[in-house]
Amino acid sequence: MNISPLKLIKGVYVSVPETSKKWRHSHGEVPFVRGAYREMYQRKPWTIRQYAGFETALETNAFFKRSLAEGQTGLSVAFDLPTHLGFDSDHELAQADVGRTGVAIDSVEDMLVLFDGIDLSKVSVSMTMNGAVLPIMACFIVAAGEQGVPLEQLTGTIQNDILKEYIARNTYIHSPDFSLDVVADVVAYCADKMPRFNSISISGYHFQEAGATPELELALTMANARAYLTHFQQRGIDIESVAKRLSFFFCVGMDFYKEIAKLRAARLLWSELLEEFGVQASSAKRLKMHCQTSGSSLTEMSPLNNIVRTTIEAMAGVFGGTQSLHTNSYDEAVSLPSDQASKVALDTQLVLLNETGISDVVDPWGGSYMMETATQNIIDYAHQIQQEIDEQGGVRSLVETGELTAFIHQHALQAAIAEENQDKIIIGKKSDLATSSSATQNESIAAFSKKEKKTINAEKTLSQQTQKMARLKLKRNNQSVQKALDELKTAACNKQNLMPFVITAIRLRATVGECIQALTDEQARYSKPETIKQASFKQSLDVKTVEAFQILSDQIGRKLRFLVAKVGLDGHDRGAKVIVSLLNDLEIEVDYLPVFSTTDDIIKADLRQHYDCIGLSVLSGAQQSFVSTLLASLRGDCPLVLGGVIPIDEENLFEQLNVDCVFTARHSLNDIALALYRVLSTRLSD
Ligand code: 2CP
Repeated sequence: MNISPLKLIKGVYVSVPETSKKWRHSHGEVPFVRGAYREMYQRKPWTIRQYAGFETALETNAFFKRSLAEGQTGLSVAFDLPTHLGFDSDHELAQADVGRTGVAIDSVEDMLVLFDGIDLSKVSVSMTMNGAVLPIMACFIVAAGEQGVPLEQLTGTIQNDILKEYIARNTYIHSPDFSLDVVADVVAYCADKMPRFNSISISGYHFQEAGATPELELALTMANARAYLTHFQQRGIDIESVAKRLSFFFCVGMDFYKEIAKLRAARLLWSELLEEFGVQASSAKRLKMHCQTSGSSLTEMSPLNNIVRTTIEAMAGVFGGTQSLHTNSYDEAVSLPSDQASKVALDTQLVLLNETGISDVVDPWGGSYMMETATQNIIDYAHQIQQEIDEQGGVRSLVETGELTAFIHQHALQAAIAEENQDKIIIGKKSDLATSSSATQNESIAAFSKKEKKTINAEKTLSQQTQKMARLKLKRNNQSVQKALDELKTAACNKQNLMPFVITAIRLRATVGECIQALTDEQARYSKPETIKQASFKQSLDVKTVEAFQILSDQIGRKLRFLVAKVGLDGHDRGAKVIVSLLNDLEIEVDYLPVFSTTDDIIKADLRQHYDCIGLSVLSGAQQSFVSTLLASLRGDCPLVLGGVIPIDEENLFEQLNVDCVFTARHSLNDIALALYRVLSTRLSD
């Protein structure tokens, strides 16, 4: 795919585009460009829904209760990576990641603790779950039932958007075909039994985080929405009966006007799409969305600047008419949000809502020449992308080939080049762009990290979860659990709706991992093809560094050989792939071990290839565990470098452990190239 990004918000606008006449309608009317509801926030403010979860259900429950007391109006659960991938906490692949980037949920017992003292008939709950959606939905349903809340009263949202997992987020478990059927099972079950629950949150957020522009984010989200509707229709699901509960999730980044235009355009595109699918009821054509401010816009340096960024992004979400909003914490580029940073993020929404008056006017940008033109341009761009996707065989097949992932990555590379060339200025992002000296900046961030940083007690969480599971397995009727799991397997073979079978198993205290394992017996775990685009960073790189690598290579009489590996269960690979492209530009031979690689995979690959350097990318916080294992087992003469979200106060620790370099988002590509050269020239001359 090769459609260029839009350059649409610059210059002078002298008239409203002709096409905009078709949306001179009121707010709350088809096609909803001007807003989902007539009175919008005057009637009901957006839901303040902060995404959170860490360690055990007990800790997260306390955090939820505190947030609700402080003014949050909805809940949003972040699950840890093992739960996302359907591994119980005691699974050998799970150990380093338990409770780190979300809460560990192994069974309904954990879900009961998570919502203890929170009335599920009153508070709406969003759950970001995709791969292991069946057992997690089942845990929620059983826990609510045991709390005495009838299914039909439950309000909330399950993300259940598997297509974007293959394209950008990477927490899929099974093949696309099988997983699309699971998505449809959940949607059909909710429509039947949980009429107030949003059965999917079709997400663009992750596309923008992986590198897409706002307009590409929207275009791909809408292409996925179309793919789901087509699949549901093929499964015999009546679109009219499910449409009202198909919701959306977008990123709001720093491109202020474009973000507002994107949210307005989204509503028109969804309304048009449902009309194409024959939906009649106007209320079903109303696009409802959650927005989150952009994580990738946050900087590690000068973290307090992030409060400004988040506020501006939140304003774009509100001007764009979001129904629900998450504002990021200012320290998220460094670590899990500290209590203070979480409170500032929540208060940002409360200030916007209560102090500014910006929610008093519906669609305040409507009628602006610039905004109407931008909205139309984004709509046109989305149509263009859809056409190109259709010509290339549709989303389903482009997911399998990795083409959409590669297209987004191409945008990430362009963004990296723009930053490297300082065509795009991000204040305080790189050490050398900071207003004060980099030493002062480093000191301030280190002090900041130590004072407030939230630390996860991963060992304690792992041990508590493992003990809790052992107790569960002793107490439950193992024979009944096994029978329920066997019936689940048979249902999967027979292509029945799997929701009732998983609910039965979970009610009997089967674990999340056991349910996924039962399905995996029928449908093996899936791994997707890896496609990495090459961009040329060459023009942005210091010629002397490029030449130095060339000389080094000439000296050893062969090309340098690197391994870049994503280790553990975290699926964020944008940075790792940018580094692969950089190394290619430096004429280095690179092997790439994609997401979910293990330390064992790295050791074996190195035994075969004898790399000149191994680069590890970790964004989950589990770096210490992986680095220790590798340093104990790798050849002593192979340099190890580490990249990802690595707090500055940990860097000394890695130095002591003999990690050769630590790279994070504050390092420019030229800094990284130069540092790698120094590591290699020293090692190779030893
Ligand atoms: C709302 N209502 C109104 C009005 N506003 N009625 C009349 N006039 C109004 N102005 C009604 C609605 O119709 C609805 O009633 C009820 O009030 C609740 O409002 P809502 O607009 O549905 O709000 P909500 O319950 O908060 O739901 C918002 C969404 C939902 C967007 C539809 O899907 C949602 O909350 N999504 C959150 C997703 C999320 O948190 N994702 C986290 C991603 P009825 O129900 O009777 O119609 S985590 C991200 C990380 C990065 C990750 O993925 O990894």
